[in-house]
Amino acid sequence: MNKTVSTTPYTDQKPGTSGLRKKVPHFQQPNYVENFVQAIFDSLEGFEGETLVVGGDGRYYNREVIQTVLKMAAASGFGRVLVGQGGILSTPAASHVIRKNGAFGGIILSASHNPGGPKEDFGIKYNIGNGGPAPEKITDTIHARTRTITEYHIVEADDLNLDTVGSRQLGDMTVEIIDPVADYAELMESLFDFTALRALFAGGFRMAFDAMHAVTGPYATEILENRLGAPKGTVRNGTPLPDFGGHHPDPNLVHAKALYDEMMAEDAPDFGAASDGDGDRNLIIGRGIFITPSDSLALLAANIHHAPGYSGGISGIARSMPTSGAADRVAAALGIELFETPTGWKFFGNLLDAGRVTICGEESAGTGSNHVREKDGLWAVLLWLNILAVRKLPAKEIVEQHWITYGRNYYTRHDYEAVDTAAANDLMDDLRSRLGGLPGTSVEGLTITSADDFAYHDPVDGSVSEHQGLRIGFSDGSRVVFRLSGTGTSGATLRVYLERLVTQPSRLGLDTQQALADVIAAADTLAGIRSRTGRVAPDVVT
Ligand code: G16
Repeated sequence: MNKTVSTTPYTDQKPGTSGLRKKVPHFQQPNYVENFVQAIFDSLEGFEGETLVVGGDGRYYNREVIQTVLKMAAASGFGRVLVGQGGILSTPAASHVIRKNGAFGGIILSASHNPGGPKEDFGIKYNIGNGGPAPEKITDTIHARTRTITEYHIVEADDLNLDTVGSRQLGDMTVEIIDPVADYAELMESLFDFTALRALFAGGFRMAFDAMHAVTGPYATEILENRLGAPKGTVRNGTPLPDFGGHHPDPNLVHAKALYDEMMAEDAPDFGAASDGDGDRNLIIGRGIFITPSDSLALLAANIHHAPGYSGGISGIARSMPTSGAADRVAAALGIELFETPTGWKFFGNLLDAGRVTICGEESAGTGSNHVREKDGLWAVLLWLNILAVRKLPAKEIVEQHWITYGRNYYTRHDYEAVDTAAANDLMDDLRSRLGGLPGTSVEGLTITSADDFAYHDPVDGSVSEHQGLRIGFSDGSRVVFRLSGTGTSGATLRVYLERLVTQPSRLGLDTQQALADVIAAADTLAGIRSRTGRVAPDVVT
């Protein structure tokens, strides 16, 4: 039976870079979830009788929220909901299920790489019919709606069994519990040369994949071990846990340090990789070499034609603004367009839909293509494997050859986490106010040639997104970008992105932090990071 419940608005339901992310106890406040879900439905038109896809990364509170979403979807008039078995769907798999089934949209429950558990993070995100995150126009409407909401609609019914595949009825709506892996694995098989990959593993190729007790475990086990014949144990931490085993499911050099150390050892496997909480990020480490996400994007773009799904080449490349310029020179060499977008996968959707780009990437460990409308961790890993199988060279050699051809963009990101929000805003406001006077001045021996507050003009729909990061360029081509994260859940996270292009062959093997030492010093002097945040060093260096 449908029920309408009165409610009052919360004032803090503004979606960030990727949906609404808060601590679990915050979501557990009365009607907090219901208000946001109703605000999503109230912001959409024409979904009567249509299909919705629902799934999450299996973190704490996933199952409870799925039950609420199902009952509210039934009360709001959806005709059918597809749910991953056990409430599980990786973010890229959800994107694929939306596209494959012509769904109206999807609700993805995830806080990505953030920790999970009763006191940790949770998130709700709406994806549109192209399979991608809702664009700003829609997230702004949802936010506006959260501020005026007075009631929500829900079906009164028992919780549904999410654990067995099959069809159930909830009011007038059908709920189909689907295998979360099957469709995605089939899609991967259509893009990559599984015969060559099977031969690679049969030939003794050794790989370590860290699923970080997060959603990619079942996907990686099915694809790498079952379908490609990689030895059992290739996938580590492969069972998704609601608290990710107490770790941050963030595939970077801090939280995947054990994998990194293993890959730097004498007897390292040939290839190491990891993915995050919801399966959209990737970490790539060759034996003896960490490959930065920015370099990985450039290398994948330059070699993607080796994979059957991309043998015809690519139409263009897009990268987020703070991502290094490594991909730009690949685009120039290929004679294709390069787009610089704000941080956030949602900004790639229009370019992909319009066929302007085939591959996209971000410095935040995201890479993907037009096969879905999300970044896709396992896809990036399989593309790397396909390239290794065809080129028959170690990853390290492929990277070093790439640097010789295109130059090397030394790149690092320094994160200052849980900074006092007012101090972080003051730092940004102060620097922003001084941008106009910076060109022509020098700092730490570097001459500033450009300084601006990045604004993006979407070439497809003409929309404008302002204040997307402060960028300062130096005369030797190096650069620093300052941004506040849109995904943190406590205080502010200041991200400082630092980059320098080096082309001299003798200077391609330097230590990254040393190669960037003067740019790092310039960043601190320009923004007063130490004095304003009280921090003497970043919390995370990637
Ligand atoms: C999300 C977005 C990405 C973005 C990243 C970092 O990733 O989907 O596009 O690059 O956050 O954003 P920020 O710098 O604002 O924290 P994920 O993997 O968390 O969904």
